[in-house]
Amino acid sequence: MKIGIVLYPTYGGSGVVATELGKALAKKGHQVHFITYSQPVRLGKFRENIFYHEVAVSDYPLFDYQPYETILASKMVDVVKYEKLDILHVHYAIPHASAAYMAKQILHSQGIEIPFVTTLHGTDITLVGKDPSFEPVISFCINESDAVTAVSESLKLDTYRHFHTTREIHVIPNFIDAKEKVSESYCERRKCYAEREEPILCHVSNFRKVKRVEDVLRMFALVNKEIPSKLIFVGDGPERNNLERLSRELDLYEKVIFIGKVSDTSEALEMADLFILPSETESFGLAALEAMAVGVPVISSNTGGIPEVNIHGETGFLSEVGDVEDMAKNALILLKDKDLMMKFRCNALQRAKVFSLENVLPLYEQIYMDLIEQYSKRTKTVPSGHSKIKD
Ligand code: GMT
Repeated sequence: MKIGIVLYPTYGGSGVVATELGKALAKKGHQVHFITYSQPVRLGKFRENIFYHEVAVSDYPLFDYQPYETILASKMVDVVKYEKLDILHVHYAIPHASAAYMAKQILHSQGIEIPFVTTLHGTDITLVGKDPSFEPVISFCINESDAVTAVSESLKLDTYRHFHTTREIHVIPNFIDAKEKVSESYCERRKCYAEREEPILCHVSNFRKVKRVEDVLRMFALVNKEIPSKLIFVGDGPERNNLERLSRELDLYEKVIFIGKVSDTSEALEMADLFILPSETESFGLAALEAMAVGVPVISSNTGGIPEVNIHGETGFLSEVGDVEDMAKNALILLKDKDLMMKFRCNALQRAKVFSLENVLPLYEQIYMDLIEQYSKRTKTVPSGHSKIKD
């Protein structure tokens, strides 16, 4: 298949999932065309079957806001037309689904029919999307997409709750291309951050309000009082300054390490004893899955889709949002009991396998194939390329 993937190229979970999906599809022999405004961070080096089409937004002085959605739609039209794509898959509803709808209509007017799949990732529904100023467009795009997927049951329910739609939404969870084994160099790496017996707690995010990064620090303060530990923050974002200030106020600055943005989070996660995710809302919690995939139990809030990933009392513990005392208590239960910790580590690894690439990739491929077949029944198919309307 020839698949166009539209995504945010940044460190956000939706961009990571879209990039990893494209890489996996290309590895299986599909031709993948990424369409976005800069090189996706997880794309890495040159790869067979992968193409990247940059949406170049020029800075025209008439506009206070550059019309990205329009330029994106035009780029999609060009790529579909000239690369003869079979299907478009847009990740994150705003503005990718509405741009895809526009591209589809333009192509239709030129006699080219192409289906598009929209994957809802979370904040496009639970935060940004439910803002009344977006609602009519998002409801419309959800209804007009040829297929809609959501990354968890919780996100699917949120979508029905917030938008005017009754259409089918397929739940396809996020996935992990798990490493066969933890890299051998992790012990050496760990020595740079902590003493041998000193536990490492870790948090990875984009430090936005919704991640409640201050809760990470406050629960760490309680843990560190009982068991001297280290806390590694991976990522960056708007709350970083507050966090640094708070860690000084709590007299924890020496105990907290800010690594910044890294493209391969597993290298930091491998060093950790516990992963902390106290988010206000979280449609899935890809970072928690990435931690589990290297055998790190998760101490998290019980919001959104997290309970679909982290199983309370098995792979980690869940607490009410904001209950840092409970999170610290749960962390200490594991840190004080080596056998229990080992059991949770194994459970986390096992649980992560449910979300393996091998299990999840065929679900997307099936959706693509069904739609391409539906469209080819309606149209006269041009072999190995997009479909033309029947004369
Ligand atoms: O919140 C983030 O980390 C970024 C955000 C995004 O839009 O990229 O992540 C969302 O999509 C991820 C991938 O599907 C999910 O794992 C995250 O849970 C979700 N974030 C929220 O719902 C807050």
